[in-house]
Amino acid sequence: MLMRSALCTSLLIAASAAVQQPASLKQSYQGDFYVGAAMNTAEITGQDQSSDALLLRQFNSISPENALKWEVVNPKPGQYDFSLGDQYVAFGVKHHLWIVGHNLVWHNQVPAWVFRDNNGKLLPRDALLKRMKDHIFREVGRYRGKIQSWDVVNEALNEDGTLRQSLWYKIIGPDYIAKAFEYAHEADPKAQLTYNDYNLASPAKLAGVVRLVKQLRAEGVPIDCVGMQTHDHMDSPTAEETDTAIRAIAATGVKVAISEMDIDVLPSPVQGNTADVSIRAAANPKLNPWPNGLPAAMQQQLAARYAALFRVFYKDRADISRVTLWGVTNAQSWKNNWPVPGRTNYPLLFDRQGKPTPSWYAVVKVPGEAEK
Ligand code: 9MR
Repeated sequence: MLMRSALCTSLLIAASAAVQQPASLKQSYQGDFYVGAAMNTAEITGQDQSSDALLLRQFNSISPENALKWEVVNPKPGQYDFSLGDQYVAFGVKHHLWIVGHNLVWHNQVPAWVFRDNNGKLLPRDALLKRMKDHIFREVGRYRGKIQSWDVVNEALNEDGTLRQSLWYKIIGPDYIAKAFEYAHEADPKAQLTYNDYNLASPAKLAGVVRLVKQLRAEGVPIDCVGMQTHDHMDSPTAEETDTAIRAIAATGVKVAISEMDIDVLPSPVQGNTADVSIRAAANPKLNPWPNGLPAAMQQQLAARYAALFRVFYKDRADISRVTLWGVTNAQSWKNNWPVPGRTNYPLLFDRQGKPTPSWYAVVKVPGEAEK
């Protein structure tokens, strides 16, 4: 009898805990937006089974960290390798996830030959446009009807909101962006097409992206969404600035994706919220203050920062299609190696053992708080 009532009590506790505490991010934001994670090679190939299991318990959308970038799928002229991409897409199809393709046209992780002829001379406009179209048709066409959302153009803006002088821009001209979206739409008319960039909550860059999207839409270019990467720091941008950016972008008539979120808690040797991978800083113990674990007080501040941002996402949920974390656990984050190599960073919602952090607890509680 005693045993039975103890069992009843523990069942009751478990049941009430389940009511108060959603078991997963995807359950917590069900009906609001997808919650995604970027997958690395070990996760895509099934070598990291525990991360895959965690991902499937918590998330309902995936992005490929590197698997679909130009240098991976088409490293040399005429040489294609979709083996990783195929495994990535098969994983998403098998588990009924919202699959993101990242990315088609970027100035990084694109081989140098793409812009040059056999003699090493820069291509003329028409030849580069043809290469871009062939690439988009081959990649988007291969996964037509399976990849639901493509990052068509990545990081085309400077910090002042003007267009970056990449080789895409220099050779084709500013309409390379419109062309990329048109080709992607032709290759899969049903896919959601996204322009993706970092630091979009900064006023000048926000003005730039709003200008760009308005112009594209006025020309009838098929753009559906803007991805705000959201590689944030503890103090910047503020939740209010993030809210302002989401609302300004949504006001142009497109959806917003929070596309690559993480929050860097470590001291930054770089000014601002850049995710420019060409920036590098030297290792220095002062820049790596917590190699053996994040102090509880910092952990609490990080949880509060995550909650403040997710409160904004929840409030703006009608305009947000997904919130994607750039990795599953802290062990895998690019932030351990950028902009300083070999640091111990704590940017995501799961710790190095895959356990939920206080930030996770704070994030899953947000929709419940709002309903009270
Ligand atoms: O997370 C990616 C990392 O593994 C690569 O080394 C890096 C190289 O460019 O790209 C990272 O992902 C980037 C994404 O594709 C675009 N936005 C910034 C991301 C972080 O650098």
